[in-house]
Amino acid sequence: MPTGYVFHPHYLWHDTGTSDGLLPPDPSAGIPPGAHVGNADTTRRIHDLIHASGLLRDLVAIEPREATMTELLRVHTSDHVQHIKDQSDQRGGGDAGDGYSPVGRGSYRIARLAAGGLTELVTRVAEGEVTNGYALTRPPGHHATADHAMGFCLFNTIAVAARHAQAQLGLPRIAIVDVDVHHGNGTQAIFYADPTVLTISIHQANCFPPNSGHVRENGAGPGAGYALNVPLPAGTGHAGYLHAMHQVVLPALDRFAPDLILLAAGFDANVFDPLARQMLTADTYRQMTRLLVDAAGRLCDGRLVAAHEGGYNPWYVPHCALAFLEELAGTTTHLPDPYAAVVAGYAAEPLLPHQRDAIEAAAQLVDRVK
Ligand code: 6DK
Ligand code: ZN
Repeated sequence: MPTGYVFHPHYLWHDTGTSDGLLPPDPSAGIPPGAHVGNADTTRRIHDLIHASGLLRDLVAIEPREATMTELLRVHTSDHVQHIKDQSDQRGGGDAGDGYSPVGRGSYRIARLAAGGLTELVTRVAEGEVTNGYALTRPPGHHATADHAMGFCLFNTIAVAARHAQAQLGLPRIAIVDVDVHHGNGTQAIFYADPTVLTISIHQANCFPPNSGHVRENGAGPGAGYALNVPLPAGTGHAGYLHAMHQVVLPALDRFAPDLILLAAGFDANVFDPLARQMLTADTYRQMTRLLVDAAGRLCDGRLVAAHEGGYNPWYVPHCALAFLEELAGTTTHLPDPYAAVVAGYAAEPLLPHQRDAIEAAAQLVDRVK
């Protein structure tokens, strides 16, 4: 069965405005204007490569729709939804709250189209129209909590889709795997006390948000044991990430036996990314995806649904996303990673002892998952 693909030009119209990377332009602070690092360019280039490579022909296009208020309110407070709408309605837009999460004019509806796009994709997977899928959405979602936005995220797209799957699609047990290089703090917080949703985040330790994503954050109350974190030291590459998959992610998924696996597909752990210091190549993303596709095949009829999150190198992220999507679709475009020779020397380091130790600390907690 085919792979679904959600995309819409409006995702590129989420306007992150002018700032020098992260911070608003400020002559007195020496910050010149420029494109915000979360601008649409990388996302556009991912879609263009999916098209230009021919892969698009093998995918089933699924038209996104806006998430309904009922769907949003399963996750977010009405105050939060109203706040994003108010910011979005202002002439020139506003900010979601932390000073580097711009809300462009009209972004409220685009964020609803992101959450609704993934929700629609999960619905089509549940109905058996497609086996799995990828929603190339903007803005991202995994830092957004029930009542506040941060880290470029407005609504928690994955959480909205997860709650919909539970409430409407007869999929009670959901596993969320987050491979964005930043901690999936919002998703973790939303499900922290909930044993029906297992959250697993692999991220660079102490990257973003500050002081978030420690191994000891392991769930609370009835959800104790159902939040897993694998904070990896800066400089972790291919071998470290695959070791984390084998020691933590796959055993946790096998124990949990989900009805659906959602993937927060950030590509900002790539070796060229400006917002972090990990060393993954397109081939790492390919191999991690293969493992997740296999897990979904044995656990939940292949139901693996990904939402795009971060990824900030405009020329390398598209190749990482293409490798991921080829593997999800079980096909190949025969386009080699054009940067493979460049990174072969410096991204090929073995698993280092301090990385092994960090992964072992997380692996100790896997048997709390039932
Ligand atoms: N700010 C994301 O890729 C977003 O996860 C990443 C947002 C990074 C914000 C930049 C940052 C700091 C750091 C330290 C202290 C204060 C602020 F959501 C995604 F887009 F997916 O490092
Ligand atoms: Zn990120």
